[in-house]
Amino acid sequence: MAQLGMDLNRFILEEERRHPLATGSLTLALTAVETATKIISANVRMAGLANVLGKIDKVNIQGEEVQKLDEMSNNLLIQHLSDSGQFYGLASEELDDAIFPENGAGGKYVIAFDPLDGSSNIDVNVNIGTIFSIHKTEKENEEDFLQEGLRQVAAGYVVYGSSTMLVYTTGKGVNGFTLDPSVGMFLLSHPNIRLPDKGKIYSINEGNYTKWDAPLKRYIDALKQRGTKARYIGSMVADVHRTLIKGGIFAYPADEKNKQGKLRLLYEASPMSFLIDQAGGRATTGKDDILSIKPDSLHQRVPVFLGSRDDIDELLGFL
Ligand code: FBP
Repeated sequence: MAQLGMDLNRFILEEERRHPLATGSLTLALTAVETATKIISANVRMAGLANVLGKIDKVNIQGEEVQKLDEMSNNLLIQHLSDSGQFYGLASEELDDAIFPENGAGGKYVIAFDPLDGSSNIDVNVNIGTIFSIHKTEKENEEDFLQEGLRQVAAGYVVYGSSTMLVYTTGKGVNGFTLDPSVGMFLLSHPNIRLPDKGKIYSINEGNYTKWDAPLKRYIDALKQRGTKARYIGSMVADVHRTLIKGGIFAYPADEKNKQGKLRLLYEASPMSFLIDQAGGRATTGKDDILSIKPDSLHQRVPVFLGSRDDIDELLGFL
């Protein structure tokens, strides 16, 4: 068992040593994510002073107005991930299509990422984050991104909150590292994260209640009847981080307006589902396990229900 306080780079190297066939490529890939997110963290912390709040005159493929910090985080990730030479292709919430960096030709992996999740919370100083999902390269074209979540080789997020934390999995459990800004290192603070089988919290945007179907309304009414605590931050990274640590259920369902829900499969639902599954929880669209879905497009949306195993089982009983 890794000791508390172990730095992330040593932890990743020790993981690599446990794989006799490892080439060090995944280590370099994860280190590129670490470097980019440390720089993003420093900028987020200075946001109010460094003229990086507010929008730029641009609307992304999601139809969202792009925030300055979205754009800056996206550029930083593209730069550091490309420079690593480990990624054949990159896909981002902020890019219409995937890009294939010149020096990525020999790259073993493709990565899909949400450079800054929770954009609506940037200007009000509420937790935001970066989410990433890594798959092996096979066909060496855009199809490499359209693989089921259960084929991920690594996934994780970095939450920029009261502290900056990086939480990730390579399919061997989930570990959390807190950034110590005084030394600029991520140190192991949450080893082997496990969700409780049953939680006391539900997290959903109840402003959409009238647009939900009847079974979901009945489920949420039942939770309220028994006084279940409601918590909703409106940044998926922050709501999922709380769910990983404390248990309960987080949901962004389909509704009359968002027929497929709002959250994107490749760089939101799939990586978060891999983490939840690895920590003993469950993730579903209400019909299918999210990790078994084969994506049909880069920015595909899916309904999301994830969290403690017993809570998801109860929800499915209502749906
Ligand atoms: P982006 O900010 O990356 O576009 O993500 C979408 C998101 O902000 C999620 O983080 C969050 O869970 C959800 O949208 C909040 O949506 P709403 O404001 O409709 O509740």
